[in-house]
Amino acid sequence: MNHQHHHEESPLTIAPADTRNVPLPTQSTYQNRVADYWNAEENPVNLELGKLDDLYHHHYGVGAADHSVLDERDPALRRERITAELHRLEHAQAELLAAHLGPLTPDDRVFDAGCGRGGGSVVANLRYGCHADGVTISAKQAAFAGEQARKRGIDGRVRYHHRNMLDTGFETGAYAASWNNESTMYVELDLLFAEHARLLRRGGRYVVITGCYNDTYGRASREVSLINAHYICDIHPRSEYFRAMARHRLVPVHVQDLTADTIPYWELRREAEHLVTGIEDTFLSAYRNGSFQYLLIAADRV
Ligand code: GPP
Ligand code: MG
Repeated sequence: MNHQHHHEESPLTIAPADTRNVPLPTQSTYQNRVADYWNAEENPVNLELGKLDDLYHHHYGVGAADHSVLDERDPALRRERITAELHRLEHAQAELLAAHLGPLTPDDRVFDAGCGRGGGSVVANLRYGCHADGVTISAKQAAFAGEQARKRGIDGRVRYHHRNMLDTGFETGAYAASWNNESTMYVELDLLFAEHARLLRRGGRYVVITGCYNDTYGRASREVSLINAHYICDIHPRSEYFRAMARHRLVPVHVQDLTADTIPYWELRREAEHLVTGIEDTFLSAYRNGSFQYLLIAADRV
């Protein structure tokens, strides 16, 4: 079929000229803008933490924070200790997610949807020995993550792809587990869960950690809107996750409200003058006024 011809003929085709026939991985002007953000992103809060052990995370932290790092008198050492403590909390979040993927064997394959600079797939590989395919819309992130895997000597098992997580082109039913770690707010959940359901084998496990807005608050709060503007994303309500999973053969088996567990991370991060990005107080207000929640959902593909 000639798609170009179809576009010219159909009066119902409303795609603007500059998004027609755009090759993967970006499929809209919006996705191009998101890719631009991540291609340009070099926040010390991500790079300085990642450097510590070459695990580059693009998510927040969970667990009790050691606030004694703030009392360190030597300024350089104080900065180092704060950086290490924030990294420890982010790593704990990645381990929490990975723990819900298993059990997995080295023969299993996992899919990391919105892999960023690659930390999550490395964590899964270290824990289970499994194969991993990470996907990011940012060419720069995919190249960075691939270089990290090469340096670790795991590039035969952990691969990163400059692709669209909604349309990966990967093999149907080939994956034992898959996840989104703070990346669902960039996509339509129906399209996303359709792709996870396609890739996961029957009985496979899907895990998401996300920030969602709280339906009991009403609609998106001012703080939630500020977070959306900061990252160019569109935070979904909590309810939408369960509705969309139910439509795509994903049955929740574990739901955990991590809001209280992530607040210590933000309290410490707001004191880290060398690392702050300016969004810290907004996150704390959003969590404290009840409009925003940090949530983990594990679901089985049936
Ligand atoms: C953190 O990435 C996550 C996102 C940008 C997605 C938005 C997440 C929500 C829960 C709303 P990052 O580690 O690159 O962010 P930062 O640079 O702020 O550390
Ligand atoms: Mg970060």
